[in-house]
Amino acid sequence: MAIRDIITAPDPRLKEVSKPVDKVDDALRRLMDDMLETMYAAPGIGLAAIQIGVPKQVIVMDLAGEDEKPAPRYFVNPELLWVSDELATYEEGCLSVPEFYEDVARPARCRVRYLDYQGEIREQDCEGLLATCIQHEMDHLKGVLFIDHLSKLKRSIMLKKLVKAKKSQEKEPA
Ligand code: GNR
Ligand code: NI
Repeated sequence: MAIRDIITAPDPRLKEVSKPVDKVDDALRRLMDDMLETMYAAPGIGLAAIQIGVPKQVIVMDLAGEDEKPAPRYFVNPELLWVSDELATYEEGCLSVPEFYEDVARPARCRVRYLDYQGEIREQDCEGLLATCIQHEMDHLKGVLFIDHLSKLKRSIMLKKLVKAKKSQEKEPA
C-alpha cells in the first residue's frame, strides 16, 4: 500500500468527470487500498479517486469514531437511486479544499447502488453523516466540490485564498 498525493483546488483535474470501472480486479483493489491509506493518513472520512488524480468512479470511506475499530467502506460505480426531499445541513470540509469548512444543505437521506470491494452489487440506505459523505464523494465523481454549493461570493473568496496558499507553498516547498 502507498500514500498518494492529494490534489488541492484550484486544479483542472478536480473538475474532470470520472469514468465507470469495467471490472473490480486486483489492480482496482490495490487502488482502493492506496486510497484508504491516503485517507487515513490525511486524515479524512472519505476520498474519491480523482482526489489522487485517478478519474475512475471509486470512493473509499470510514465513518468509525477514533476509539472504534476501523470500518472501511468501498463504493465502485455508485448510482443514486433515490434522494429525500428533506434536506440536512452539515459543516463540510474537503481534503482538496484544505482548511475551509462551510455549511452545505443536501438531501438528508438517499439510497445508493454500487459495487463493493469484491465487485458484488449492493444497495445501501444512507442517512446522517453517511448520506452527506456519499453525496460529497459522488459530487467529486462529477467534478463538483462542496464550494460549488456555496454562493458565488463565498466561492470566489475561498478560491482566492486557495490560490494564495498554493503560491506561498511554491516559495517554500515542504
Ligand atoms: O474528511 C472529510 N470530512 C467531511 C466532513 C463533512 C462532509 C464531508 C466530508 S468528506 C472529507 C474528505 C473529502 O474531501 N472527501 O472527498
Ligand atoms: Ni472532498
